[in-house]
Amino acid sequence: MTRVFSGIKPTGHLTLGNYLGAMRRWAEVDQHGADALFCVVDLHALTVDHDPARVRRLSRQAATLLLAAGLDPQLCTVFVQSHVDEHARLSYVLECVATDGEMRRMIQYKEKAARERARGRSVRLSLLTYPVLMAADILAYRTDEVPVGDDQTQHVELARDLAVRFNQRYGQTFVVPRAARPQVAARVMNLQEPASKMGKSDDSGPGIVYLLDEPDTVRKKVMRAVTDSGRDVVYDREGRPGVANLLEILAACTGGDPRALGEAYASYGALKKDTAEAVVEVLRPVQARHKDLCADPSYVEDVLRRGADRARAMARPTVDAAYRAIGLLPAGAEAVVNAAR
Ligand code: AQP
Repeated sequence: MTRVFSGIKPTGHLTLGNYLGAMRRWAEVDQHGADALFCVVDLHALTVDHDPARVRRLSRQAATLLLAAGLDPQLCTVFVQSHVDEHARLSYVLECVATDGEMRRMIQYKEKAARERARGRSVRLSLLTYPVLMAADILAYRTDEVPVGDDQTQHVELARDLAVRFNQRYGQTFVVPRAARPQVAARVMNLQEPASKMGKSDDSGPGIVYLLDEPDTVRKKVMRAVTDSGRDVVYDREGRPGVANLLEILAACTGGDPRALGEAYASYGALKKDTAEAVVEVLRPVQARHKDLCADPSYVEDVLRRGADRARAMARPTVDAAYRAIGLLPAGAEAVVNAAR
């Protein structure tokens, strides 16, 4: 059975981009057809300036929203990254295979480092190295497929490169994973700045639809979305990014095709109105389940504890094998067993 792994970072409240680009597919497709693991990657949230209490709160909220979005612990494994030590153990070993040049080429590093500097903050070393931790997240589980939005494909490429390099140097240890991207809404853009991705840690609140926004807030944000100078509704990602973004959101919410939908509208106003209602309808059941789950926090904690136990048992043999392959001396009982080898 195909092994699938993906994660979500608790750096802000989850957005419509996270949902349409990743979470919805995890719930509707991946957990049914694969042996799937989904993770709140909280260690990644420490790579930029953070408030510890907020990260804890957002981690719990992200886990709750994953379940609210339809992940079923009977069908898949849901857990928190820092509960499973194997991620950090493997990350260091992979840092010994990755190069400084590879890290500095990462687009997210360049963008986020520039943003930290613009905010007058120093750039944490972990911001440079976190793609290696992400590779460890993926490789520890012998993952075949990583369903992600467009922005993450470069990181999955790195995981592939590190797996191939490690296997060539130290012997066959890792499965080489591939990225899987959604057909529509692979990159939902900020409603106020349609040239930039809708990111949960961005400053521009009015351009970001959060999964827990009230219906009226969603409507306001969509109705105020920046459109383009033309008048007719045409799907043109390069020339009309604002309208194209709305058409993609509408298509992702209703199951249509953005180009065909464009032909059906005569005005921006009507497009915005329908898009706003479609988003409200998509979010409605997620918000209702989130409310129910918040009333029973011990259920969520129990899911995460069982998920971490399962994930640990899955990751440990691969990470132990990587330690042996790269030349580290086995400890304790394992050393006695291996002494004769
Ligand atoms: N705007 C988006 N459109 C489509 N997919 C998106 N994803 C994120 N934003 C969009 C996908 O959501 C999954 C989880 O992403 P993440 O939380 O690990 O981090 P990210 O990709 O860096 O997302 P953000 O929201 O932009 O976070 P910040 O602002 O902290 O950097 C991934 O599969 C991602 O592709």
